[in-house]
This record gives sequence, structure tokens and C-alpha cells, in this order.
Amino acid sequence: MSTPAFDLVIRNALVATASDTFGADIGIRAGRIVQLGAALAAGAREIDAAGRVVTPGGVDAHCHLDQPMAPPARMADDFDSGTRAAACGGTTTVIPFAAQEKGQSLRAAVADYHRRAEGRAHVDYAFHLIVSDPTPQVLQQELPALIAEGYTSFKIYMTYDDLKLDDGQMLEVFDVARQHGAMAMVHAENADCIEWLTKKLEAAGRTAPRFHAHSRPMLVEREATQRAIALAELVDVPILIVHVSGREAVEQIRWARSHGLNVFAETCPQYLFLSAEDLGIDNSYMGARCVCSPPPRDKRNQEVIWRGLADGLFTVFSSDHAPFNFDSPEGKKPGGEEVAFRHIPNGIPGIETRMPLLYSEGVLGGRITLNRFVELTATNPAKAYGLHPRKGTIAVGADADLVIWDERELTLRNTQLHHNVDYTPYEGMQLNAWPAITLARGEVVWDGRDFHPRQGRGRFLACGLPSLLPRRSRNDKESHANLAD
Ligand code: DUC
Ligand code: ZN
Ligand code: ZN
Repeated sequence: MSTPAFDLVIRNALVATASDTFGADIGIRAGRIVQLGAALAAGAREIDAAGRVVTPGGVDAHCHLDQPMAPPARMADDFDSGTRAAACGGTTTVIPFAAQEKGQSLRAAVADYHRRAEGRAHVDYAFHLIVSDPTPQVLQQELPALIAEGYTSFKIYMTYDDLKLDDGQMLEVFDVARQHGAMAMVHAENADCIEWLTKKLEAAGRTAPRFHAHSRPMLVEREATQRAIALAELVDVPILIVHVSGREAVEQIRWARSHGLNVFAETCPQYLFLSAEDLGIDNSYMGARCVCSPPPRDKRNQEVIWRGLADGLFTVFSSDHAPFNFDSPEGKKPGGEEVAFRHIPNGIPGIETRMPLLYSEGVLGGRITLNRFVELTATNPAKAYGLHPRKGTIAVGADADLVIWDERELTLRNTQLHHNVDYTPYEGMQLNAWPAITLARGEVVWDGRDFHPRQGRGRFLACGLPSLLPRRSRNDKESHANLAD
């Protein structure tokens, strides 16, 4: 008997990419897509996807796994549980953060993060860097060398005492991104405004979780977004504003785009499906479960975010999975106590629910097209961080990272999820879709009922440069920073 042409054939798929939807069989060999077409030859294994949509596996370009925290805080998910949950929710590539502590070299942060990931991941992963201490050594040597080695994106913070950069430092980091073609991601909230408001709230005894949202109103995000845009314009560098939460920040980004600036934007499920009320309408501590930054806003802001997803304003849709248990001294109750909002670890889980939430409410709810769903959850994040076309699309030569969708009604329960967190903020939500099968480089990792573990299956991906924009030519307009004449 002759050997089969493929290791696996997915028959009768309704294939959706960022640009097209078409019927095809998908032929897979050695973890890659090698043929797309009608009536492909037999595979060693076959899966019939008749009547089902097949999309690229998701690329979750903003999630936090096993990131070192100041004690007693500790993330509930590491690379084992985090990538398990990702796979079961249709995500086949994750990009968490190797975070530099002040005083630490970036190299040391990267080496430590590799140790945390090595041999543990079930799906492929790359790293963003977090630059919190841009010393001359970091700016002139470490960052350029790391970019060349495949760490081509870095996040900078405008808030959080242990992470924030001032405007001068932001300009320096942006300049490195410009010189080397890397992607700078910005957490845009004004630190001084937050501190001033927090002190006022504390003085008035307003320390329940819900006051977290009062301490970070839209204005603080709007101001920081505008400032980040101005700084990037000065340097003449593209930037990506992460976790955009509502109208006023969206307006700043629209302004920037209308003035020809390359400002990209990310949003997350919490800004579509949660509101400030989820932090509590009374002083209940249950609201700590939804404490994240920026905080969820209100219905009107949710609508603005939906519009931005539909009309192209947003480039990527990520989870910002930042996993802390609710009922834990390492999580939302530091040291076992119900604490003032300032001390509640920021972040909510969402790595497993990101794709099904947007498919259900966005695609099946008629708010975005199927192709836009693919663009936001897979293709654009792969392009923004230099992983395309290996990741983020269904094409000959791409990795066989695929989701076969099951359009059925279900009620979301934390007991059914695969993260290590003791709650989901979306408990009880009615959804209309969940992955029937997730394939990671041609292997079934999730079959709709069971997870198929293989720690170490996930490999580290060195990233290329972002490919959302054409490469700069030498004749491009010079930046304000170029003082040649
Ligand atoms: N905000 C962040 O900036 N990062 C992690 C989680 C959060 O809420
Ligand atoms: Zn952030
Ligand atoms: Zn984050």
C-alpha cells in the first residue's frame, strides 16, 4: 500500500481567513498546511468538518503567564495551565511578557522567562519585553541585540510605580523602536492623576473594589493616550495602544489616524462584556474579581468598542489574561485579607474565553464579519508581532494551527474551563459557539471534550519585524528628532 499523501486531511471545511471564506479540504503534513483544495487525496487520518467553519488558531498577543510579582501576589497560571486553557479556547499561539524589574538587565529577565516556559507549554509562544528601566546599556545594547534575536516588541507603562516611564524615557524607547523597526506597545494611563484620586478616595474611606474604577476614570486614559500619540509623532514611530477601554481613548486614536499617524490599537473582552458595575454596586468585595486596568466602563463605551472592532479602528483583540485567584492570599485577597482597592492585584482571566466570546457575540451576534474575527484574533496579531504568515492564517506553508467551530448553545461555567483560576468574570453567560477541535501544528490538542496534553509541544518562536506596514524606504519623511539641517 502506498503511504498516504498527508498526515491529516480536514474534509469539507468552510475555511475563513482574514480576507476570504471558501470551501476546501485542508491537507496537513509534518505540522504544516501543504495543500488546500477540493477532493484531496487520502490522509493517514481524516476529520470531517462538513458544515463547520474552520479558522486559524488564535494568536493571543497580550496575556500574562507566570510573570514574577511582588509577594504575596502570584499568578495562578504558568505556561502549563495557561497554554492548556488557551488551546481549549481555540488559541494556538500566546505572547506573554518577559518583564524587566528596575535594576535588572533585560537579558536576565528574558533568561528567567525562558526557564519558566521551557518544556511546559502546550502551544507555541513568543515573548514581548516589558522595559521598566531604560538605562543606556538597555537602550544602546540590550534592546537592539534582543530585537535582532527575535524579541521584536516591547511594552512600556505610563502607570504603576515599579514599571512606569516618564516622557523622556518613553521618547528614548520609541527611538529604539524606530531605529530597529520594532513594535512599541503602550499602557496608557496617567499615573499622577491615579495617585491623586486614589489618595482622595482613601481619605474619604472609599476603599471598596468599586472605587478602583473611580480612581481611573476615562480622562486618565484619554490624557495618556493623547500624550503617547504625541510622543510617537515626535519620534515618528508606529505604536500600538493596548487594552483601549472606551470612547475618549478611541477618539484620540481616530484623530491620530485621520492625521496620518500609524497608531494601532488593541482591545479586550472585558471592555465589551463587563462594566464598572461588575466591580460592585455596593461595597461588596466580590467586585475584586473584575479589578483590572483600565477598568471596565459602561454600556455606551462598550458600544464604541464594538464599533471600533467592526470599522477597522482596532487592530488586535487580546485577552490581557492576568490570572489571580479570588479566594487566595496570593490573589485578590493579599495575605488572606480583604484589602483597599489600591492593593488588589490588577487583572482578570480570559485566555480561554477570548475567542468563543467574540465568535458568539461578534460573528453570530451580527456585529462583525467572520473575516474580521479572523483578522482581529489571529492574522493581525501575527502581523503586528512578526509571526505572519507562519501563524495567523490558513495558507499553504503556514503552521497547521486551526480551530473547527461548533456552533451550539452553552452556558459558560468556570468548572468547565482549564485555567488555574477559581472564577471567570463571565460565569453564566450564554454563548453560541465553542471550539469543537483545536489543532496545534497538526496535533489535536482539544477535541471538544478533552484536552490532550503534551508539555513541551509548544515551542518558542523568534519573531520577525512587524509586517502591518510597508517597510520604510530611505526617502521617508524624517522625524522631528532628526536635526540634520
Ligand atoms: N492591567 C495591566 O496593565 N496588566 C495586567 C492586568 C491589568 O489589569
Ligand atoms: Zn497594561
Ligand atoms: Zn496586560
